[in-house]
Amino acid sequence: MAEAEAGPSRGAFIVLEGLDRSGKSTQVQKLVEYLKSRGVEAEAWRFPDRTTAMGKMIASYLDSKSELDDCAVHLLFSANRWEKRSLMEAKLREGTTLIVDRYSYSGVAFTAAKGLPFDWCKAPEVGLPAPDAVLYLQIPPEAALERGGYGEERYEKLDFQRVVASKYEQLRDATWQDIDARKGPDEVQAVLRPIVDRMVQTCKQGRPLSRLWP
Ligand code: Z5A
Ligand code: MG
Repeated sequence: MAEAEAGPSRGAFIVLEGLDRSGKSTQVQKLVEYLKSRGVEAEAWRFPDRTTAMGKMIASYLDSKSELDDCAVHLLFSANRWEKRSLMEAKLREGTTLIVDRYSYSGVAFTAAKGLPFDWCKAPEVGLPAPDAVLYLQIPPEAALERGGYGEERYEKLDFQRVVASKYEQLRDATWQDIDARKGPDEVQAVLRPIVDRMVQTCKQGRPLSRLWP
């Protein structure tokens, strides 16, 4: 298939995914510090964004302070991405690179792990901006558990994480890259940096932004 024609220069949209305790938040912070130190305009984003009204409902659910129907909470997680869509697109257009901690892939993997149909889980994400790269921090659930143990949140249980891992496997596409996350934080960071550097350059040269699911 022919490469799509170059569009305007923009920031890169890079998502880090992976099981709980795979080190996503640690790597997102390090990447943003690294990019800024190189003079690249960059921001760390995360989903769920717990600061919005919908995000607060999600936070209460994750802390088991409230109960929600599985379908309803899935749609809330998705709506929490849609409510940030226009800001996300504006930031990318103005040249800011976004390093994003979880995205639609978490949305699908976690709800599908509860037994809801995969295609139903993907449907509300259709049309959201698609990341330029999904960097999947790969770690066996047992090894993640050893990192101080899972906390008190609803999904932080070994058996559930195993099912989530199998759902992530079904979400791979051309933008997806596996990163060995069993190494130390600095070693993982050293693997991520050149991948991110290349994508920042590619997007600066006008890689067109696509939509889920490509
Ligand atoms: N969820 C959903 O259901 N639907 C959706 O659409 C979305 C999310 C977006 C909250 O996510 C939950 O929401 C999550 C999925 C669901 N459920 N669960 N379970 P969250 O992103 O807010 O979760 P979190 O509280 O940030 O935890 P986390 O993401 O699981 O952790 P992490 O970011 O991957 O890891 P970390 O915080 O960087 O590191 C964890 C610990 O390991 C910490 O002590 C570090 O110092 C240590 N660490 C980090 N890296 C390393 C390395 N390389 N070696 C050794 N130790 C390390
Ligand atoms: Mg995290």
